[in-house]
Amino acid sequence: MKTLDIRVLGDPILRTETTPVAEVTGELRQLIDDMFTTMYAAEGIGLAAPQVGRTERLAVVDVEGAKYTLINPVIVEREGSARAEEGCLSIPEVFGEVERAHRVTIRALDGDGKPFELTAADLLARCIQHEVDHLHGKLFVDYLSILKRRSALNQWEKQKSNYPGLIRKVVPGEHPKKRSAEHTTTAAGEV
Ligand code: K2U
Ligand code: ZN
Repeated sequence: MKTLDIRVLGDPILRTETTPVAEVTGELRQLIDDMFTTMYAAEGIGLAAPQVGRTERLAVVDVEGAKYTLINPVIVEREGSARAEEGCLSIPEVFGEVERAHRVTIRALDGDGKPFELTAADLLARCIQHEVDHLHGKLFVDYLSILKRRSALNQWEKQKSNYPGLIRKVVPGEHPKKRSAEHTTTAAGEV
């Protein structure tokens, strides 16, 4: 069990389409275990492979004890809609309101490579949608309005230098600093 470094916004891997998993090997099982360890250490409720520098189509979630390994997940049904604030372990201290389906049904393989279907609602549904987006190079900031996205990216630009090599070292129990009060508007690059 080890914590992996988390890639942060600006690393091109976060904008990369992942590759479907063909076989659950011993090495993949170790990656899954390390992803859960990293997610818990970062106090997250989800984590996708690109966030730890890997291109497998794989994510893990644990929402209030509902713990799933999602290999090659596909959302097959979406119902309703709900708006809520989101953050991302790869975009520390940046938050924004995102509208997503209230309930989703997904088909995926579990950690043993066994197919399963899951219907989830509320925070688990949101988390699953957030992670599935990661597997297709999409980030929550992509859903923000132009102005809110610019503000969010400006916020990120101000603290990007805290992550040399666009790497966030995960220290168990580390608490991210409070959101900074001011928002200044300067040009922010596309990421
Ligand atoms: O993929 C990630 O970056 C982990 C995300 C997952 C997530 C984002 C928004 C809404 C639900 C899940 C989070 O940063 S994990 C942090 C967190 C913790 C508790 C509640 C919401 C988000
Ligand atoms: Zn995220």
